[in-house]
Amino acid sequence: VQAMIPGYPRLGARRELKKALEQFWSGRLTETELLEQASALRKQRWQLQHQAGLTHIPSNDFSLYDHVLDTIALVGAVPRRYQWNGGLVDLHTYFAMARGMEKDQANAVPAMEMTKWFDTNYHYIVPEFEPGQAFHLASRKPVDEFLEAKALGIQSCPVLLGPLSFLLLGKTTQSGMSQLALLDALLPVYEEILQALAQAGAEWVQIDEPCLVLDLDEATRAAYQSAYTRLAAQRAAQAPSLHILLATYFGDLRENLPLALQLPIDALHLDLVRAPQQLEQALEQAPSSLSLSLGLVDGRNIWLTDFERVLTVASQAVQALGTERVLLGASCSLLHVPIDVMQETHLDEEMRSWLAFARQKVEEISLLTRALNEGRETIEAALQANRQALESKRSSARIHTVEVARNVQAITEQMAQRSQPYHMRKGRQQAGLKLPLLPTTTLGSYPQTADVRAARAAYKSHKLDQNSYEAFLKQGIEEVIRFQEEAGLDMLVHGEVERGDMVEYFGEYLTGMLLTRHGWVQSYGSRAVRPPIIYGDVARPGQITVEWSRFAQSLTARPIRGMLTGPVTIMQWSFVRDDQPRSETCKQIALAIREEVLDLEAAGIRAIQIDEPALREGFPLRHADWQEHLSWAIFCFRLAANGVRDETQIHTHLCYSKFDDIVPEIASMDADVVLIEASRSQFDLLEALRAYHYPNGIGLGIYDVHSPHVPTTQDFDEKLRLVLQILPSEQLWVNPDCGLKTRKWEEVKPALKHMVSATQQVRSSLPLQT
Ligand code: THG
Ligand code: ZN
Repeated sequence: VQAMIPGYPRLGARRELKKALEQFWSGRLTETELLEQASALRKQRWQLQHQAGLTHIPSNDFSLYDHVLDTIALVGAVPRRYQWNGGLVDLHTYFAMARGMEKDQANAVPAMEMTKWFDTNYHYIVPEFEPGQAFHLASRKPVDEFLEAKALGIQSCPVLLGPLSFLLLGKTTQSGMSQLALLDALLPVYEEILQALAQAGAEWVQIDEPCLVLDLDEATRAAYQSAYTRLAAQRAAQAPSLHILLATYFGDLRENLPLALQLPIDALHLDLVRAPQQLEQALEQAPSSLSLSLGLVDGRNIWLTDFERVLTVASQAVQALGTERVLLGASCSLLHVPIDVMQETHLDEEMRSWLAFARQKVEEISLLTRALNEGRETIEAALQANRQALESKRSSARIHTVEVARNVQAITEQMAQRSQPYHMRKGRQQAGLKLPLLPTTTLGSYPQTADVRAARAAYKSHKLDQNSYEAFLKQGIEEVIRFQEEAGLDMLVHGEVERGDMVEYFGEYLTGMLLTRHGWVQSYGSRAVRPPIIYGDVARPGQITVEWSRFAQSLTARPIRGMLTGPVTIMQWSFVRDDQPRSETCKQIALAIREEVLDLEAAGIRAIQIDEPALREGFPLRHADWQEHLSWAIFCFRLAANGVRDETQIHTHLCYSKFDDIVPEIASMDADVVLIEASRSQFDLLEALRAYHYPNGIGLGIYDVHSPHVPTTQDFDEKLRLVLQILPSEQLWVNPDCGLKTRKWEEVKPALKHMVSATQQVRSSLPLQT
């Protein structure tokens, strides 16, 4: 039995790569220095895995930015606008694709689009294919990194993103163009790279095909068959010693399992954490030439592995296939978990004993593999410790709270239901809010300047006392309110100056959730988040945001909107407990947020926004599983939101995704206003909303906050008139497409003033309403 992982985190235990990249981008590090630091990080990772006892150690899983971008460079699929000369893709071109580039004073070339990697919180760069797209080998990264490991005495297994997943994850620049049609042009590059790896001495290559866990049409399934058949024929002729491990993860192969099992490959990796049920069929149907790689250690969560469970399942596989044909490993790349629990010195010993981050998972895999190869008795002490830790978690009083259980039991359908339908509520809300047609507003956050971050850091490290910090925050809120009044916005927000990451912020106030100090997980490029760990029953011991909203409202006659994060997003962006269904955890969070909503209402706040930016990404990867998921996910939002009186206006904000295919689900949330990101696929969404006769208020983001560009009044005017050709003015709000946290005040001030003056212009040109 071989011990494997499909990949390891890249940023480093102290986010060394983040720091190096950001220094390089700001000109404080040379290219050579950046590459040296990256190389040192790779060395550390390999040695750690090697010393821990992994036998199947990945290479080329490292990336300076993103592994899909690496693949774009590998096959030379650089879009024309980056003016690449066609040789090897240099670092300048590589980062231009990731981050955009300045061409000359007036022209900036935007970055390539980013989107979520399956149902994770990692974002990849979306490949773009144009008609007649050509490919050629334009990077030696996989070979270079293989040789780099070899020079350290480590025989690694290079990881490539497979040709089908690469094509399927990309987009075409012309509608009607099929990605699959590009397969014939792409495969020769994969043949070339496989041959080069074989020549360099590689014995195994891991080819990732996570798209095999998605719903695939017949043409795509046929393309899988023909692509791997072709690669196998080439290998037989040119690289007979090279073995292919085809890696799938994040779900169940289902109807694609028979297909995958009979592809001409040497090993198939299965995610047996997300989809344990597929093992039985795999064991029955695997041809004798195929090894199975058992993804039994959770690569998506941070809990200690249950050794007994893994050994039971893995022994079954060993019995059926023999030790030679079994690999044991993580369910997916460890990219999605933090690096080392031992850095969390603020946690007590018991809590730490329940957790396993990437480093600990590598150790677990190596111990478990040893038990399979050399007998359980060789890890007896570890088995004992594992049993004890699991038992202490199961029975811990820190996890279960009688009151929370009782409250969840008492949830009724009616609690999630507004007392009147939208058209009845609308007038009652307007009577209090007195908003003009096309009300203008912003989404929540305002620029977080260096002094805000510095003050928060000083407060957290006790260098700034509570009173001074609160005074600082109140001053920040007052500035944001005055600015919004001056700009002429109609509904105001307090600006969220008190919050860093929104999920971390709520995590700090809710029981049952813990925050890490160093538990960074890569989000995209150099950026990372620290997902809270939901370890026990969630409850709200006291008010969280009420004082800030009340204070903001005391400063102005215009309505203030309270600002909360919804239960689905809090859960989606946290590590969740593994001892109860996600739906239970989500209900607990929903009840906590509901209490905050009702307290805001009682404090006189007339409008409350409950953000669900992650609503979409929590959707199951398979369409067939949507209904079950939606039935509780949407319910939890409604449970959080819908306890209010008719007069209170509920807003929600969705972002980071496409929404035109879930309009009915959005409608079923029954928010009075949905503020939605629409800058990318604006017209698809508008058309979908119109076609559905979406009844409630809609705030369409007409200011793209992801760009430093400041639109003119004219720009906004044109956009607004276009939108009004599709949707009626009585339904529309005018707002940016997302929070303004990452923008600069110099950009935000003129942009919002232009947005307001364009709205006023359009308003005065509309026929009078009755
Ligand atoms: N919060 C959480 N998850 C998210 C987002 C979020 N996932 C999706 C999306 N937003 C990801 N976007 C970002 C944007 C910026 C950063 C991270 C994810 C970021 N991080 C800082 C960094 O890496 O330097 C650290 C931030 C901090 O100090 O807290 O800039 O908003 N949970
Ligand atoms: Zn947003």
